[in-house]
Amino acid sequence: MKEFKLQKLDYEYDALEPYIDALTMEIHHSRHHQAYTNNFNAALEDVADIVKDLAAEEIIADVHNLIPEAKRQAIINNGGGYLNHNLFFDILGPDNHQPQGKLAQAIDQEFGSYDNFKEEFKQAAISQFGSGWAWLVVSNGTLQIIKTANQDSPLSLGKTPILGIDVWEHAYYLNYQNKRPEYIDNFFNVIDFKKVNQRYEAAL
Ligand code: MN3
Repeated sequence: MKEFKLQKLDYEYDALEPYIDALTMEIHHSRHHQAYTNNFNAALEDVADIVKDLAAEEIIADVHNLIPEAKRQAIINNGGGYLNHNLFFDILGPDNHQPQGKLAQAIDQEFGSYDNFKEEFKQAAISQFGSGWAWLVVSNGTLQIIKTANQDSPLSLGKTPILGIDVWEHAYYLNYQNKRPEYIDNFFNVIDFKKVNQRYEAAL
């Protein structure tokens, strides 16, 4: 069976300073993300005959049909954690912080303006009670903001995530403590919209 690997960052841990500090990035990537990756691989050993060579995205998108109930939650938690963090670390970076390309037009169309989008996205991220995520997803060709609890993936809802903010405390607590709203405001300063636009165009 194939083993899923921790995805390398294409920027340094300190590249997002001062908005996300290097120690938070290092712990988040090299420990939390590594743990989801390891635990996903371990959970898949039990269902190797079912998942065979499926992509992680295929497993999580069809997890309710594919995986027997007794084995399912470990796959949802750790496969979701694996994919959610792959996306999170991929769409961050030191450059391209304004929406661009087709995505910029679609954001204006769907939300009125980028500022309106930010406000709506921020509200979703603030109002996620406890651990979870806020997402910009493509659903039937249309942009939507949603939130999910724990490591639940939008893929399991039939939606394609293109941007996501991790609001688990491990994503911000060292630097922001209880100030989740401030972390969310600063998150917009470290989004790489070139990557998000590529994901958008691929999702259409
Ligand atoms: Mn996380």
